[in-house]
Amino acid sequence: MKFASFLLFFGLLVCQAWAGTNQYDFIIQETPYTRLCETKNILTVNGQFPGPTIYAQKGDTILVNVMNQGDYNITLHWHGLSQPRNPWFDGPEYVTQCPIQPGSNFTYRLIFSEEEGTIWWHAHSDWDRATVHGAVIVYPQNGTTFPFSIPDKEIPIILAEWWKANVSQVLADALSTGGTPLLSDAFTINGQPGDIYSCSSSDTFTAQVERNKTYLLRVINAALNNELFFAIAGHGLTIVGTDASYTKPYATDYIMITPGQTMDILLHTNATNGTRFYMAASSYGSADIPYDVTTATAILQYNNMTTDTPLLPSLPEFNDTKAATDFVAGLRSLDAPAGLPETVDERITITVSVNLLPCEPGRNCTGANYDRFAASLNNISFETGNRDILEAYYENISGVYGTGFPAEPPVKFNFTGENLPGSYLFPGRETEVRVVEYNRSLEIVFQGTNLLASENHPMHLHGYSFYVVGRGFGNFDESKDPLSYNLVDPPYENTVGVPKSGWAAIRFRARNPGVWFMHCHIDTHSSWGMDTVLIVKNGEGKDEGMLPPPSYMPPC
Ligand SMILES: *[C@@H]1O[C@H](CO)[C@@H](O)[C@H](O)[C@H]1NC(C)=O
Ligand SMILES: *[C@@H]1O[C@H](CO)[C@@H](O)[C@H](O)[C@H]1NC(C)=O
Ligand SMILES: *[C@@H]1O[C@H](CO)[C@@H](O)[C@H](O)[C@H]1NC(C)=O
Ligand SMILES: *[C@@H]1O[C@H](CO)[C@@H](O)[C@H](O)[C@H]1NC(C)=O
Ligand SMILES: *[C@@H]1O[C@H](CO)[C@@H](O)[C@H](O)[C@H]1NC(C)=O
Ligand SMILES: *[C@@H]1O[C@H](CO)[C@@H](O)[C@H](O)[C@H]1NC(C)=O
Ligand SMILES: *[C@@H]1O[C@H](CO)[C@@H](O)[C@H](O)[C@H]1NC(C)=O
Ligand SMILES: *[C@@H]1O[C@H](CO)[C@@H](O)[C@H](O)[C@H]1NC(C)=O
Ligand SMILES: *[C@@H]1O[C@H](CO)[C@@H](O)[C@H](O)[C@H]1NC(C)=O
Ligand SMILES: *[C@@H]1O[C@H](CO)[C@@H](O)[C@H](O)[C@H]1NC(C)=O
Ligand SMILES: *[C@@H]1O[C@H](CO)[C@@H](O)[C@H](O)[C@H]1NC(C)=O
Ligand SMILES: *[C@@H]1O[C@H](CO)[C@@H](O)[C@H](O)[C@H]1NC(C)=O
Ligand SMILES: [Cu+2]
Repeated sequence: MKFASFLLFFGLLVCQAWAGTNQYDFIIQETPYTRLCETKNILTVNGQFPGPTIYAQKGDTILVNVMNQGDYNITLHWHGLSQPRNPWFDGPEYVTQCPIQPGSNFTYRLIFSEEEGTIWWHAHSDWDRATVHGAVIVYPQNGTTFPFSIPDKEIPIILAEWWKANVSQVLADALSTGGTPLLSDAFTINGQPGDIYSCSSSDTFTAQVERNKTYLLRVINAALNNELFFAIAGHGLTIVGTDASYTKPYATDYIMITPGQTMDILLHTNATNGTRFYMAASSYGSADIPYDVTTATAILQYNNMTTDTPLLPSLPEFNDTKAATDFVAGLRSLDAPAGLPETVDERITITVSVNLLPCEPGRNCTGANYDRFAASLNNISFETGNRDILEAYYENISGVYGTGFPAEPPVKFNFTGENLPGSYLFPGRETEVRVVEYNRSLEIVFQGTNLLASENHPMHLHGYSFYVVGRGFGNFDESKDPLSYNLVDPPYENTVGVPKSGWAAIRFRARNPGVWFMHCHIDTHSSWGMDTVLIVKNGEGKDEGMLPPPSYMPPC
């Protein structure tokens, strides 16, 4: 019975888009879009913003043929897809591949293994992902179903960030002046800012719903630089998954979602009063710096004939760290996970800092102290090269990267103390990776620091999901904090928000050989160097080595 209705669900919802479709054509092109009453060309896939949704089933292999008809070098990344043994198609520019240059093609091969739920795809070159992104929906395998009643319908909710200015120019200006990038002008929900912004009354996404039904919202934070609060007036939310892994049903009035994360949320349309309700998204900005504090809205509409004024949900204040922390503390994986490593072979502690680098001689930069802003992991500001690390590793080409990324911060200080010495602000600038043996059980402790501006940093690891076993404020205490880890049902994620002036501990087993980027998913920080690479070596077994590269990798 359950299976029959599951098939019906498939038939109704996804058949046209999904059945038999394991090939997609993605044309990268400039497309004019009007938002906030101004028209500009944005980079899109197939002219769409947000881009097309990919529908998959657990276990599928899907090909995406990318044809670059734009003017920029570009790469695409399949965020949250672990791509077992298959780093060749992971995407980060100059880490696993050279870019797809204007006028050329590249076909990505996506291997779906453990993921089930919502992930997404986005450009992984410069700031192209501002507009080049879309959802990836992964359904259960035939003969299995969701661990909750089959929803009546699905509604993707893609949160993003809009600049009136040319986004490529915003990045180029920030890097050349050394200052902070121009703030965005709006957030968007499914491409629309909503009618709270002046000059945007027609720019609102509306979800038509029927009363007393259950909808599955697939929420993705695709914003470049902002963690977001999100809520729907008059409705509770029940989270059932995050980062394509099921969670214990978690009832809440609002969520806090970092760039890179996804959440699958059940929404029951049982409001007793009213027919139109705002969904709203606004920034969670934890540092004492300026943020885009505008609010994007969409409308949940019970009856498409009415035009009642919608109610706004109450969202936490933009700097409400307690609200963000309380929310995150409630996430638990559905099962007591079999795969959680109970012992640790190797702990790596990584400081996560915003820094300064000296301005080039003879210039005045617009970062603090006339220097330029930078960022680092373990005091190394990652320098992206112009050869890709994966090829250099595979072909044994020297001079592209070093293997000196340290397992500990080079200098121990009160990371979350006040008035830290100014000399600690200046990191090295190098291309250093960390090499890990196959099948090691790893614990990584990300330690935020108060250098320059302490902030919640969403750390993302390619090639893996990981168990978030602990989070806390202050300095991680090796003797005390592990005692309070959740080793029973921690959430299984690919991006973790490291609390402002605090730490987060993750665990996973290094069973996916390859070259995997690890970075803050706030693009400003990533562009400033808050990145590194994990190289996981091949195992000895037959299926424990990286797959060979395709013959058609793009050249540098
Ligand atoms: C790109 O792919 C399209 C469709 O397969 C093909 O028509 C075109 O010739 C390809 N272009 C290049 C430069 O390979
Ligand atoms: C799963 O079911 C669909 C729809 O009946 C069918 O097209 C597909 O081939 C099946 N896949 C597998 C792996 O059996
Ligand atoms: C946007 O800025 C980039 C970087 O400066 C530049 O190459 C491009 O031509 C600009 N695009 C438009 C439409 O002005
Ligand atoms: C809502 O739906 C449930 C299940 O379909 C049904 O049992 C219930 O009577 C409905 N309630 C209303 C107010 O229609
Ligand atoms: C609506 O449904 C949710 C989930 O089933 C329930 O918790 C809530 O109390 C209901 N609200 C009303 C007003 O019936
Ligand atoms: C229903 O909503 C309207 C406006 O949205 C409000 O004025 C009214 O008091 C509400 N009624 C109840 C019973 O909550
Ligand atoms: C509005 O609802 C009616 C009845 O459900 C439906 O026939 C019509 O297509 C809907 N219109 C829009 C614009 O959704
Ligand atoms: C948040 O910002 C407001 C001003 O915008 C300030 O009054 C308040 O103290 C701040 N709250 C926290 C927790 O920093
Ligand atoms: C940079 O600005 C400072 C303060 O305005 C000034 O004293 C200094 O001469 C400037 N240096 C250069 C190289 O322009
Ligand atoms: C680190 O600095 C914080 C904030 O000033 C202070 O509360 C804490 O006691 C310091 N820790 C150590 C070990 O000095
Ligand atoms: C960071 O690295 C730089 C360059 O190697 C070094 O001068 C500095 O002392 C280091 N600072 C810390 C806090 O580790
Ligand atoms: C595009 O990529 C090629 C290959 O790596 C590189 O030579 C070229 O400089 C890049 N162009 C731009 C504008 O970055
Ligand atoms: Cu960051």
